[in-house]
Amino acid sequence: MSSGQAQNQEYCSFLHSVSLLKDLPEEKLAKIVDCLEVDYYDKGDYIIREGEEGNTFFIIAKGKVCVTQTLEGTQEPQEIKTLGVGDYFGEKALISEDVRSANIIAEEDDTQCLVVDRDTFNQMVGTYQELQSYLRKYVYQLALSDHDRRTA
Ligand code: WNU
Repeated sequence: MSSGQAQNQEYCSFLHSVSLLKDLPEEKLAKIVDCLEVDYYDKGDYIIREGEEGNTFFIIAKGKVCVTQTLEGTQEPQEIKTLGVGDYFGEKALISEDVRSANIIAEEDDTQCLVVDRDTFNQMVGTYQELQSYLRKYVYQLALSDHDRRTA
């Protein structure tokens, strides 16, 4: 087996451990892995910037990221939450056809994300009704909590 194949197999079993994807069949995960890119970040790097256009979905393979958001009347973005290995982000811009709604910043050096483009994301969720409705509900909840934060 080539080292590339071994690496792909490793990503495949990793994706299997991601709660969102655990019910997808092996061949589907293998297809996603074939379309993946891996991006590397150092502490403080912006992975996503609020307000920018976005066409990618991310799964954290190593390290931690921080989610921050600008509130009207404050200069400093507010820290909302921290995400770690197996967590994912960036689905909202894809699902709501909107700009990025928060900043995502690497919290550790050598943070690694698996990056899924829009086409692959659509193939991934499009054929799985449960996955799609789960994400849609989640994205709706995010919009509500954004609203609550802004009007607090
Ligand atoms: C939040 N408000 C907003 C998170 C990750 C995945 C799920 C929560 Cl299913 P995007 C910015 C990304 C956004 C979300 C992520 O930040 N995010 C949030 C919030 O309270 N976004 N607006 N919490 S972590 C998270 C649920 O993925 O997607 O493409 O870029 O807008």
